[in-house]
Amino acid sequence: MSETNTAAEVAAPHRYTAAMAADIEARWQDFWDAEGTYEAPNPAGDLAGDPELAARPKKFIMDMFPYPSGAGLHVGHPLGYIATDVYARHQRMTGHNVLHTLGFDAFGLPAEQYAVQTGTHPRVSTEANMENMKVQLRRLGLGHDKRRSFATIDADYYRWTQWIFLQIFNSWYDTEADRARPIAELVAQFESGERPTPDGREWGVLSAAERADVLGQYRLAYASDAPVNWSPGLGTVLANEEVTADGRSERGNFPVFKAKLRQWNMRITAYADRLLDDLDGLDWPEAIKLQQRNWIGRSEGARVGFPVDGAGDITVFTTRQDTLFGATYMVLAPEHELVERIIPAAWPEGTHPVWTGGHASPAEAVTAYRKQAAAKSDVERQAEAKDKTGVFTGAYATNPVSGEKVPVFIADYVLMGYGTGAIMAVPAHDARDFAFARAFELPMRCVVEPSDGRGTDPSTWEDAFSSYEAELVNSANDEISLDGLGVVEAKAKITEWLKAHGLGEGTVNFRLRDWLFSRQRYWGEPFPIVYDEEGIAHPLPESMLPLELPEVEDYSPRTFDPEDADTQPETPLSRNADWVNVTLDLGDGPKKYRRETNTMPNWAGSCWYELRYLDPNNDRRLVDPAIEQYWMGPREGQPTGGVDLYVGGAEHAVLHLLYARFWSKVLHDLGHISSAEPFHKLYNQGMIQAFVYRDSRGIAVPAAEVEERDGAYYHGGEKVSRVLGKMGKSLKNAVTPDEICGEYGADTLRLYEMAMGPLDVSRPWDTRAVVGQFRLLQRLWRNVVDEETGEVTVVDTEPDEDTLRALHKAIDGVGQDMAGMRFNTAIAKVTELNNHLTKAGGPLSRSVAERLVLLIAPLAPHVAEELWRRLGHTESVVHQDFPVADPAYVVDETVTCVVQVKGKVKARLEISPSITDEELEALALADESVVAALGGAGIRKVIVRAPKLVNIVPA
Ligand code: ANZ
Repeated sequence: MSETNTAAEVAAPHRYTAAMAADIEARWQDFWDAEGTYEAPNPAGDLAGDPELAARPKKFIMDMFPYPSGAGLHVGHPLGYIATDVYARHQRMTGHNVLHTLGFDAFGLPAEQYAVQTGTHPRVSTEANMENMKVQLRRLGLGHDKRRSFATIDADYYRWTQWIFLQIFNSWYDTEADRARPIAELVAQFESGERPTPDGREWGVLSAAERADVLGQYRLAYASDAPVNWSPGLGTVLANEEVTADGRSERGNFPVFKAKLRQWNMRITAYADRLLDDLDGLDWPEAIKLQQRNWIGRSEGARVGFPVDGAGDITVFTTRQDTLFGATYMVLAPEHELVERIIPAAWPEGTHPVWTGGHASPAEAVTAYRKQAAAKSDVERQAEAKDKTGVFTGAYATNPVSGEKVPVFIADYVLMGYGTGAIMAVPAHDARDFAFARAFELPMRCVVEPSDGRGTDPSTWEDAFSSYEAELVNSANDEISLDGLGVVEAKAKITEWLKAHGLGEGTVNFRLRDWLFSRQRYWGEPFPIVYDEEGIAHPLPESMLPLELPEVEDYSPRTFDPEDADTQPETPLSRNADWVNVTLDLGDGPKKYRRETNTMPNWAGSCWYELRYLDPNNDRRLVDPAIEQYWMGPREGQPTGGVDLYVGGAEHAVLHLLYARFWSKVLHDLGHISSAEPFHKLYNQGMIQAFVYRDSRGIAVPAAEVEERDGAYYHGGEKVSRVLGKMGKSLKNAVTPDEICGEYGADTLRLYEMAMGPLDVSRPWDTRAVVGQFRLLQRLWRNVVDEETGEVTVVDTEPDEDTLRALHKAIDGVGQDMAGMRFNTAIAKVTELNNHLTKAGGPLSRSVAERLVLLIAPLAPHVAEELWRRLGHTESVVHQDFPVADPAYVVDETVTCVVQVKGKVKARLEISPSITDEELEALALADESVVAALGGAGIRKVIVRAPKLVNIVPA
């Protein structure tokens, strides 16, 4: 119990105290649950049919759903949940049909690692964690439609996750129609001969395995042997998005290596252009849009072929084809397939010793260098500052415009996964090539004349000259000259020339890679895929879904020495022979199959959960189309449809938010949903930070035990340092919502979190300041209820003019602030009104008290519900209309402005005190008496002193 209300309790038994808050809150939470107060009706589809409801504007308001972590919630977690709840409540009170609920994202590495640490089955620990979080969340009074909540680990949810996987597996991207289509339509094209097979043979003569291979090149979900990110320490492969800038696993911070493994992928790259273009219509923070644009990374350039004797062409991707005459060597990614084909048996006569790296033969050099490169991450390989390493392959290619023989190297600064995995090196104009050329004593040729006066001899330069604002030089052969052209014109001209000569063509390249979709984990969705005895993958029929995770003894991932790149992943599901080897009838009689033993990544479940909220119990289809159309469909201002408000942390910029957009587009293309984007408006809330106190050894001490004396901090007598950091158990500074609810009540916690500052800004938690919001509620209570008798004190008289002005200004401001998610200023305005009422003294008019209660209802719903009922209402405050301001009381009071002509008063104007000089001048000059006094004379000068005086000097 708080000390703030002990003494007074005896004298004022009906004061708003922590005990009373606890009673009020528990009572209304039970009531709301029992009544289904927050249940959002589906006015469309096969669940209902209420035209009045269907005519109401809808608001689908969502939070990024939580992982049920074992640590439970601290006060930082619910910041976004409270904000969406306040917003949803305000929307509900302004005539919207509001859908607001919260589920759990319960598959994935964190849940599994926690389970492994504690030795319990992931389902057991995950469910216990969810129960705990549900209790914590319920105490906050969040107005969720609980019927619509679910966890991604529920079999009747992941059944549909698997179903969507099958949809993706069973479709291909038609680049002409620019959308996904069922794979059956592609098969029909092959069958009819409308589309030739890759090797030109008839579809009918291809074997089953050959057909599967061909289709695998088109399917939007496909298995391939490509270099993937392998993290031995985690025991699983990872998507590019899960690898940090310094080449480690985002989770666990383990080293990540490139390894060639057969894995499932999602062809997200087919959607690169649409994922870029559709960003324009979304109401998202610019910073997040920019991160997605950069991640997708569209660049326009050209592909150019450099012939190698006897080995065909090396095709490079370049964005600077204008510099082709300056390409003096080439580099292949170490893993490039052509390397084997171009290396000669021995070093050519006279090969520079720096080029060979001291190796006896090209083959030996390549093997050694590949091993070295595999241990580095893509980011490390690309780092500008690093010394450039590489080896000569012993082969030469021909520059197609200069005709020169150029040596071909392998070097790790060229990545296999980008462009073609091969570059033409233009050392004079590219910084990395410049550094490499210096290290390997390679020639440089200036082909873009430096505009900074350094001259055209690169041997005298300190760095490359790379600019688009310059002219080409040294770039001519018998057929074409780029000399004198600007970079942009030169690019266009050479691209056309290359195309005409069959040497290359203009192309667009994306940084985005296909999404690596398998994980070597137990705790994820099993793939609905089996392999026949030939190894051909078959989708399970819908009737066999869900394919449930088997109950197993040993669910732990097999992890390895984090540094050992030569290890191979092992899937936990593969240890269960009974589950893996099955006899199934897939339509052609019972046959033996082997199940896929990888599981889906933890991002799968969050790729479509917004859709399940709409129609959570549908077991016949993903979502009823009419219901989806009502809540998510495109409409004015929302060209691609989607959730009306989605609130969560900015850390998901390119993971969840990119994957979910991709799945939406596939489902849209296949006709399952009308929306082409999942989230129309995105909002990133700030973080709640907390002070971290450390002793002289740098070890965090419990923040709650720290004392402040004269601006210094002490723990157990020892001086400690204080910095602002994250809140969490490990830093011993976590404050739980339960503690604050116990001490003051959930309404106070809600108000405090919303009052701390603008929602999108990070802010430090200060437990001592929470009481300020508690006092606001106490004063509010006291303005309506007699603390001694518990009687409602309102009277049925009309409020005075002053009070009406204060009230309507507050109504106007609070309404706008809530709609704009400025909850901190909304609270300031409620506080101001409440203070005004306290100061005015005497009992409140009923009409004022009721509107005061309605104003605070979205923020402090429990106390508002209690007061609303005490004021005599039988219906919940939740569905009342939010008060509407009377504009007559909102405008400021007027002041009198004197207008003089030649120093004589000619008019008095009643105007707003906040009028601008320009507005006031216009009003004064339009006034009849002023016009008369001027008598048609021109004006020499107008002196304006808003809002009190205007002096006009005629010409
Ligand atoms: C010649 C050249 C000359 C280049 C010049 C740049 C400057 P963005 O804009 O990111 O798309 N490149 C191409 N493929 C690569 C790979 N797999 N690994 C590393 N580098 C690669 O960058 C495109 C440029 O990056 C390409 O244009 C190529 O170098 C290099 F003065 O070609 B450029």
